[in-house]
Amino acid sequence: MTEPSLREGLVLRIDAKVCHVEVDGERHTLPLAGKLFEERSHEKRPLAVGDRVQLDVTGKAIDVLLPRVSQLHRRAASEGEERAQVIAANITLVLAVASAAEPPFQPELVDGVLAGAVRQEIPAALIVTKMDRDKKGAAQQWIDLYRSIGYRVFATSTVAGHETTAEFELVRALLHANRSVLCGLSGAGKSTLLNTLIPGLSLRIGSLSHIRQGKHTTAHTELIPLPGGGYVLDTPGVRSFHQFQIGAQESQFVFPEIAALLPKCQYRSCLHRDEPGCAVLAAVASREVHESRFRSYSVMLDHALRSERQHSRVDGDDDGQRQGGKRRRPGS
Ligand SMILES: Nc1nc2c(ncn2[C@@H]2O[C@H](COP(=O)(O)OP(=O)(O)O)[C@@H](O)[C@H]2O)c(=O)[nH]1
Ligand SMILES: [Mg+2]
Ligand SMILES: [Zn+2]
Repeated sequence: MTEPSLREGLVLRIDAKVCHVEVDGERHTLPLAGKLFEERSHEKRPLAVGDRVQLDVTGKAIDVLLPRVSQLHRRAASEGEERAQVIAANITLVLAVASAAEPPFQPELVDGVLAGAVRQEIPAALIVTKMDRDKKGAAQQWIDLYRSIGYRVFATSTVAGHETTAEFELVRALLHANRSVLCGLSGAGKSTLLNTLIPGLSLRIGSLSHIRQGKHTTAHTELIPLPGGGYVLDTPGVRSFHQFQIGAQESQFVFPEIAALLPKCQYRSCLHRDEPGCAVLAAVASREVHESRFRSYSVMLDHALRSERQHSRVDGDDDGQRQGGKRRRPGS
């Protein structure tokens, strides 16, 4: 007797009770229940969009989560113990998307997304949208900055009469060759750009009044198979992108231009704060390293140092104190 061959699938979308899985080019809706979910019941969500899974013999349930090549994740915005929020697994291209105006360009968010990609060794690029709104030419300095670091930067506008068709071609080619994720503020123009690049996609577009009220137009995250090849994940938008459990020493390595200077610092353990003979501080003073990048690095480093201090405190505690730290309500 030959073993029935177990089929593999790709997780496209996860809803409350079911998940959408692509198997042999077809879309299946499978329950979020079964062996895998029992084994990993301690995890809030054992699956992520982009995961490869193995189905059971019936082909109607997910049995096994196949190993991830990478996972783009950030620190979940919650109180207490740090938790990871996996945005997508097995992504081959991270596209940080930021608008030139409305909402204004936010370098710290861009740096967070790019850093998240560096940590997982996922290639990344920057898309600056709404170039038609950049009347004063302020976006050009950001474009130049990220290019000088070595990132590919695409400057786009989708507005009639101002379409950046040459850039569209370049981004479209990347989308068809990759499993990409678009990451940026809500209202940055991610869905509009995708609709422009991929005929027939018709993702919902947000009105600016909705966006100002903090409403997302893209409610769920879904990995969309593209006619012509590739997959793209249009995220609802992130307001912040902070690293999950990053160490103080590791922080500099997600800023390539800062890491490159470390060998020139006087101390090998230099964290580029106030150490004598620091090549990074000198480069910031001479504007070789951009102050906004250094600010993003400093914020990340401060957080890393704070949580390292907290952990060493917790590790030094005895069990009783640690439980006490959970702050039980009187009477419970
Ligand atoms: N002026 C201008 N507005 C744009 C451009 N791209 C998108 N928008 C507008 O920005 C708003 C948000 O777009 P949307 O694609 O929903 O943003 P998302 O939340 O990042 O997906 C909508 O009102 C779009 O019409 C652009 O290139 N130029
Ligand atoms: Mg959208
Ligand atoms: Zn230094």
